[in-house]
Amino acid sequence: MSITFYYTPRTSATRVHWVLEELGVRYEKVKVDLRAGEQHKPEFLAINPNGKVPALVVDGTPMFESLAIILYLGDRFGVDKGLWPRVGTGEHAEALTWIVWGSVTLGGTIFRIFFNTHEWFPAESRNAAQAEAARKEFEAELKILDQRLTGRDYLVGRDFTLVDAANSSALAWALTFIKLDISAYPAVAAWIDRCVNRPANRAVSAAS
Ligand SMILES: N[C@@H](CCC(=O)N[C@@H](CS)C(=O)NCC(=O)O)C(=O)O
Repeated sequence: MSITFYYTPRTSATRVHWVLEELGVRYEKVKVDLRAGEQHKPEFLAINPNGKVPALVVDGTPMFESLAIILYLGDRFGVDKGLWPRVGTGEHAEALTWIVWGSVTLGGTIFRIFFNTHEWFPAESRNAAQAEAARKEFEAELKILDQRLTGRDYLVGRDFTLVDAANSSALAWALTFIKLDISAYPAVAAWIDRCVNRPANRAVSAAS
């Protein structure tokens, strides 16, 4: 089996990198220099026509979208390692629920705040009303996450799973890049801390 992982540090690829390390699978890494525009080269576009990282090639089959890649890796390698629930179980249903919510709902809100506030984007494209609306949604979603994590260490089952890696990675990125305040949500703050300090994630950060 061969796995090639295309990534750029501190991007959406980071959570896939973390998951690969947690799973302990063998893979080859290829760094894509986004600033140099390597994502637009024909050979990369043949793998991901969107010209974005991450991408993964498994035995010649290209994949893109970090969530799809994590779900694939979980099904294929995570069950035996106790990092992903077996399909058909209640925990699998919960894992899908929370990982998709984290990427689509919570992740979507985080990106709306980012696009409408961050100096990387031209002032004329940033909309204060949109940012304010997204911040309100973010508060409501943090409350949901905090309730879920109150009295439990991880999002699904008793132990850490790839759901925790995927979701805490996105939130930790948001806290760094958009300076969001989550002090009113102690269960969320403790969970992020618990997750990002795992050796696999520390190894990814150290290598970046
Ligand atoms: N929804 C995609 C997002 C991928 C994405 O936006 N990647 C960014 C880095 S975070 C990228 O490669 N941008 C390069 C570009 O747009 O030129 C995923 O989760 O994989």
